[in-house]
Amino acid sequence: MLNVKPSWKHWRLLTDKGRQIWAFKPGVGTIDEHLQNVDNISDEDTLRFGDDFQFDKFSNPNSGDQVYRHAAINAKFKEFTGTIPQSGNPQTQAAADALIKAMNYFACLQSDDGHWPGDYGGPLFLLPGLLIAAYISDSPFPKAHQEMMKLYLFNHQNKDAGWGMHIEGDSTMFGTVMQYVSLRILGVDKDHGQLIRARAWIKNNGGATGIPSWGKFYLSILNLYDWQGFNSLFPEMWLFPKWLPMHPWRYWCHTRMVYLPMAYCYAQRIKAPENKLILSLRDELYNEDFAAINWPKQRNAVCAKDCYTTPSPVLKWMNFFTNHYETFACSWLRKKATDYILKYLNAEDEQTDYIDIGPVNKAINSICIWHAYGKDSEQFKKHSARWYDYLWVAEDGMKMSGYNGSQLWDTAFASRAMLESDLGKLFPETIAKSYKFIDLSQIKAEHATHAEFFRHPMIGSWPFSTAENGWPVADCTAEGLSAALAVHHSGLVEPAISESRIHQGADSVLSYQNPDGGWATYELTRAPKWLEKLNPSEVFADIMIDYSWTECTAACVIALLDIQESYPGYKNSEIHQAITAGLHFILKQQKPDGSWYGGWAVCFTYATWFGVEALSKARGKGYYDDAVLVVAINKACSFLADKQKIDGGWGETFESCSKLVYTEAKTSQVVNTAWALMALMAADFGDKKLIEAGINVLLSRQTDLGDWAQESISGVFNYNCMITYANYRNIFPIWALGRYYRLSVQK
Ligand code: LAN
Repeated sequence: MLNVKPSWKHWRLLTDKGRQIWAFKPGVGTIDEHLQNVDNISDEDTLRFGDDFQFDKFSNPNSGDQVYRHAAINAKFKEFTGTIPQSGNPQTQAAADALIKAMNYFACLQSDDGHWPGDYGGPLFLLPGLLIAAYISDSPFPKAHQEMMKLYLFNHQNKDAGWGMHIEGDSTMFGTVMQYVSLRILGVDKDHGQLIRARAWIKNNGGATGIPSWGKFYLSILNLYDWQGFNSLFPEMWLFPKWLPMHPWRYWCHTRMVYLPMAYCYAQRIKAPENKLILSLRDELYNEDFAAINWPKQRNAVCAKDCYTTPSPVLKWMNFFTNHYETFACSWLRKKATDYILKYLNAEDEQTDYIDIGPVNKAINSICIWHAYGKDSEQFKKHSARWYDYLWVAEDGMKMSGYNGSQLWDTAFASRAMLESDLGKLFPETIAKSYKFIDLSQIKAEHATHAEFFRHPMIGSWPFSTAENGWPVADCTAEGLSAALAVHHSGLVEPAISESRIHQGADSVLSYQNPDGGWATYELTRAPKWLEKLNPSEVFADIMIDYSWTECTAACVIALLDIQESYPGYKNSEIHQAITAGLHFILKQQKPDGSWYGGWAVCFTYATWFGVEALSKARGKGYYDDAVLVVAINKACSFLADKQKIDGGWGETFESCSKLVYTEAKTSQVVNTAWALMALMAADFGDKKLIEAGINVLLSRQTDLGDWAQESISGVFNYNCMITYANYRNIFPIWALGRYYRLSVQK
């Protein structure tokens, strides 16, 4: 496949306060020192071989994070030597043994700063964006990185020679053209066998004219599409009065922060200069002569294999007007809009220390900053140094992560999972380290420009990744809070998070509740649902506003219940009301079959676990009519019991998320099994044999060291794109085994 074998053994993960950088042959020194020297790695070094890791997409497109795990285990693994409590019941004993083995293994994966690093890849449209930013700014990645990126891109080609939106998906025009162009940018010859076949896929499916709008955008930047083939982004909309429901400050923050730099690029019609590669690509990607393509006709052309949402008539009308406006756009207004956008981009860069909210605006902001200030500007240098925060090496190669990591999220879950039973106390150092990370990650101050740029107040909140990224998330705040309280209760640490900071955390959760009683992701819902009619993305659904979700709501209700237990006097009636309204929202979301749909992981088992967990925890405490809660919990349990597979486990595929119906996987999956088991145990489900059968699946799948194999992909966003949560295969089995053990010994 490649001329060189990947040199795995030279790659090492450096971490510092949650920051994760994969370094090729790192010397001693800090992350910043390493990044200053990253260009000095000689080509010859990349040709040295380590043999080792195998990856075969066709046996499993999910890599197992072996590069990171192998190094961590090699460095730290020791058999557990503490005293394992003994039980007369063999099933309880088996669970205890497996749980300790699992925690002992998982503890080795914790980095010195206290968090659990892990693969956060999955989407296939991210790395291409970054490579395009590097290409247009003439700032190529070092050769060692490029080789690993090629490996990744080649590794994820489907049997039909195309690529999907994500690693498990069927081929789409978006996926295929983006990976194809990336490989060409990385210097792969057009006559390479895999590219010849990919080209045939593109041409047989109508050619790149039918790429969805985000692809049209990237191709336009590369001068491989004409900007006239792209619907106007109407940059002037940023000058609308703020009270208008369609002012973009009301969009879901990811949509807002992606369409913001896109609008800048569109206003400036940024495009790479024509050169040999670009001219050749124009021939390679289309069925017709590039110069003869009728570009305005391509604006709404989308390959049938890519369509997930169809543009509404309202959007078509709006495009009609905004496209027309481009023919006479008023230049001072355009300049005013562009200046405003640039100011906003700078604010986002500064607020996040150039990490940005996510991988898409990270790449596009880099392009804007390069265009506005040049390659040698301080701003651009700060930007490109942060590209590395998004790169991850696993046995399938180097990928761009879906975020700058899932640090806080995983650490909060891991702490709660380990402390579910007393056996977690056998790992006091691990808990103390994760507590330090949770402490460090709580957001302690507002940005000077937070109100000016529409940020939700964030003191006391927690982010999904790191404090530097600093975008607060409602349910991450809830998880951070619940985890901090769980550690306080364990008595393993001297609480460093003061009572007033806990109160700030609770206030933050309260500040996020929507009038519908639910909680959304990063902000309150700021506009009505009809705004979704303006979703221009074709490949994602429900991206225009921040909706309340079952999982986010359940996490916040649980955190508030935890607060009520630990600080009974604190804002008692306000919190009581918030919990009641939250429970009401959760009940409203339940499907007639008893399940809940999960928007952020696969899928019904995930949200059903959250739903049942929140309702069960609230039961009997006077927040809601218990009879109603019990009916809902029982219905959810019947749903889960009904979905149990013959081997005792549960398994869903990613299609549950995109098709919105429970889609059973061929084999049961440990992560789904753990979620279902946790729900059933939270509900005190009567049929204990059924629970035991599920526990046996977890026991039988555990490896000798205490790990579980990586199975199917677990995470999702916007219904249609999947994302990897490498640590879930450890966290949730640990949590479920912990609960099983706790309930067994309590009996
Ligand atoms: C995430 C990751 C975490 C996730 C949870 C906390 C699990 C969820 O409960 C709330 C939503 C949130 C914070 C979330 C939102 C969307 C994200 C940021 C992501 C799935 C990670 C990547 C994704 C982002 C939108 C990817 C970039 C793609 C675009 C369409 C802009």
